[in-house]
Amino acid sequence: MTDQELKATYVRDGFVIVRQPLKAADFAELTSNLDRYIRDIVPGLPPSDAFYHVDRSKPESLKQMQRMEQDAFFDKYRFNPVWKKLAETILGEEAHVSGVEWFNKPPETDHITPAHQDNYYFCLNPPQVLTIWMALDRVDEANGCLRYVKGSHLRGIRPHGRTQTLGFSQGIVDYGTDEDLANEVTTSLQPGDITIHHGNTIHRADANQTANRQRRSFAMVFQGVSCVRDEVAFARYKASSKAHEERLVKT
Ligand SMILES: O=C(O)CCC(=O)C(=O)O
Repeated sequence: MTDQELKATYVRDGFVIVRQPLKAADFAELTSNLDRYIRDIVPGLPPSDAFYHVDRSKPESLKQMQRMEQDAFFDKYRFNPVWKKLAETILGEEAHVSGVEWFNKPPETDHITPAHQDNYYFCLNPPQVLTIWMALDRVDEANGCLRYVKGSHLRGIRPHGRTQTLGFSQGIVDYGTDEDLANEVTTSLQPGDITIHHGNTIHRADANQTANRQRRSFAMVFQGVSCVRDEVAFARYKASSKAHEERLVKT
């Protein structure tokens, strides 16, 4: 895909898939550092930085990590030229990383990702913000792939309300209109493929229905230098998200 096609697809649909942007050795370096982080760093993290479906006594139930830039490798990874170029090509301006994250849906866990728009959480204007989400496993409908509502980034931010899902405190309250369902598309990725979505694009995922397949991903959020945060709205969101975590976090 040329840079022009990449950007045109993103502008039209609100997301774009890129197959295998990294060299094999670079993907292997990333995954081995993720393994190291989970093995050596996660046991010492506060509950707010590593969420479990069950709790810490069941490390296999780890389902989400945030603020991974606290580790030297991931701090440096924010400047990875392949990721940065993809983000800046699409955004058309200099961009920096505002979030380094990991998501899983361990097998047979009743853990959906509620329909949401990331920029409801980020409160950035103009919405020059995107997420690059890299599959670490084969990801398809059976293990809870991302589903996007094509073109929804062009229709503004929908009303969100509290959810019961740790890690996704807010979901779209009226999700599931005819227009939503008619435009919802699934994604099918191989390990190392990425999907890039606009901060206003509605997305969600079902639970992992398989008995033995992980659905791991590594993601970085890039925001363009032109973004300005609505600090009042963001403070409101942070307070609500903190209360949500305190209620639901399992240690
Ligand atoms: O991995 C998931 O299920 C959700 C990821 C997500 O919502 C995001 O990266 O914006």
